[in-house]
Amino acid sequence: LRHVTEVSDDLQVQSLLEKARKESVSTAFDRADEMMQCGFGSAGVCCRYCLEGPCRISPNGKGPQKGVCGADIHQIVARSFLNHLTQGTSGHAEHGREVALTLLEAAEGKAPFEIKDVDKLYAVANDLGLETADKTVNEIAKEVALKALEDFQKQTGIMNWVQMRAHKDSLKKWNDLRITPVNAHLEISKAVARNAMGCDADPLNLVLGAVTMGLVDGYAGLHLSTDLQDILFGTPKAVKAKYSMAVLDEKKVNIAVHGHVPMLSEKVVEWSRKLKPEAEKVGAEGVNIVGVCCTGNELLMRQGVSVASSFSSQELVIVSGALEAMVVDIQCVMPGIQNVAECYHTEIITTLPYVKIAGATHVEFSPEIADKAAEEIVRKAIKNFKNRDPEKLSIPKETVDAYAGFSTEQILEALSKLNADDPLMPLIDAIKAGKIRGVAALVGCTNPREKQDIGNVTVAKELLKNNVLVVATGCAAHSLAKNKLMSPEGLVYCGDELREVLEAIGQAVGLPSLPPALHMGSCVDNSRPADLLTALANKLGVGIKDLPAVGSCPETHSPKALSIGTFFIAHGVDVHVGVNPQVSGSSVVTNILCGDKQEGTVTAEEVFGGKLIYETDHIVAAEKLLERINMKRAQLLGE
Ligand code: SF4
Ligand code: WCC
Ligand code: FE2
Repeated sequence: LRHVTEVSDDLQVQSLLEKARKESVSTAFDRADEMMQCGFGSAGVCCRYCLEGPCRISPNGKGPQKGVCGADIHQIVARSFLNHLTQGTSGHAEHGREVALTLLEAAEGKAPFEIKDVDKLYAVANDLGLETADKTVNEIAKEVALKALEDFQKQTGIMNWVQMRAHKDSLKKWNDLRITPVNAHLEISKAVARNAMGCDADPLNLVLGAVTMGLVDGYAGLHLSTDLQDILFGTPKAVKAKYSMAVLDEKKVNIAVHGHVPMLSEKVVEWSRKLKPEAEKVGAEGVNIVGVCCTGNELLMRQGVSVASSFSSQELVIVSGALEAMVVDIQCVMPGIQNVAECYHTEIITTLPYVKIAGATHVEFSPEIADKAAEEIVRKAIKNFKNRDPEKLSIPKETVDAYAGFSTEQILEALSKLNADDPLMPLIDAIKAGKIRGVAALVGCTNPREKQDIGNVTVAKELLKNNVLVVATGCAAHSLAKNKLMSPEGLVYCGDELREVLEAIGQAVGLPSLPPALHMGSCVDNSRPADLLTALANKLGVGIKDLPAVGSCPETHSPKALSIGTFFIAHGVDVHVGVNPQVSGSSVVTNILCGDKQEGTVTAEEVFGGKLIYETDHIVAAEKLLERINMKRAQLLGE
């Protein structure tokens, strides 16, 4: 096993991992060490799509070079890649669909949620071309929800959210290539079908199919979810919150909310406040909600709820011995949490009919019974407080302050203090003058195989030092926050010119400064950086591909990160991944995704203007991203 200092850069995680090892509790970090990685799978060259197989092809040319059906290595790798993207996309599309249904039921008075952001509702309705005059808020909300649900039903045309949110140059490109999605379910179903034995066998066509998945993810997943969640729960504004395992509170009933969809967790927060007197009856000072993964990000952005852990250390929240319940919905929930929970008093509570864990408690959640489910969950946690074992209790001490809540709307509002008539201008002027060299989105996960936080933080610091504006989402944001990159204290890591810009904007809104990295939210909130780029491109009269903007995903584990990354590449934004995307077995697929512009070959860079950069060395990755930013600056500004 790796020494704990090799597993995470976070001292609290290190000490909890030591505790887990002492108590003979298995966690993902240790399982990663025990699990041999298969060379074939790592290269994407094994196929199990039919019962003639499994077939695997050696990339070194030894052994059979075709599967039983005749599929070659490029076809097999391209299908594996499409399969990964379909996985990632379907998770986000389900997320979007569930939020749309909740909005519909709320508008019809069937679910106990209200429209918190009426302005955003009107804005989305207008963008969708809906008539709003003489209609009530609920009538408009219903029409917006139905438009959203059309994106899972219509059989012709293009998705409403693509039409509404895509940059026109990008959309034209996708239409020319005939890869624009019609509806999310149709495209996901088609992707599964084309990947089956005996179907699509053209690596280039399969990769284009993967790009369609990226677009489904970007619009039915990211944009649709963000828009509707903002309408239901409010558009995030700057908030101050706390990070680290130390947000667990010894004196309170602790509940971790984990997963992705904010409907349940918003209600759990509400009921944790309502049931404070019950908690007091069992000797606690109240109920403390802490976030894990993207549910954590959602609550942080809108409610300022503290965040305990990113993905890879989720089991260690339980190892603290201080957690009464971990409530989960969907995605990034390790089944391992149940085994860990059995070594402590924590109750794992699953909530969705299609996401259960053997041995866990199940409290079914659906929007209509949201209150009942949340109340039951909080009561279970309170009841469990008495089972806490003081011998096993170990809560780390120090928390880190962080500012979050930087929705595109919030960023524009801050900028409007510098230029009320034209809020984007101060940002554009800073980019043109080189005070901001470019914009980078630090996104994605932490991965138990990687040393936690080090990749996310190293890439961010290198870019900040070189005056690149950094925005962040997902678990990458967690790494940055713990390392003070979301508080003015972290300004020391910025280049002088970037620091001046952040201070000027921050002081205009009454803060000492903007933080070095702007937290834009959860993984589905990667729509927000996309919106910001669209606004900048429109203002400058260029395509998104022409902007000095990059994405970086140094520590991902999730296929969702691949589909989000592909969404950005389809706009012409370069995307770095620091973890093997499992396509190296095929020179054809690798060249399409990562190759340079080259006569006679088709590459993403040639077609879309952006490419995939796979680089495991964090410093080199940052250098490559800076090089791409400088190249785009040269083309855009003639530098
Ligand atoms: Fe083998 Fe072809 Fe079947 Fe895949 S689809 S398992 S390559 S026979
Ligand atoms: Ni989004 Fe990655 Fe976290 Fe899961 S919660 S681990 S996909 S970044
Ligand atoms: Fe997420």
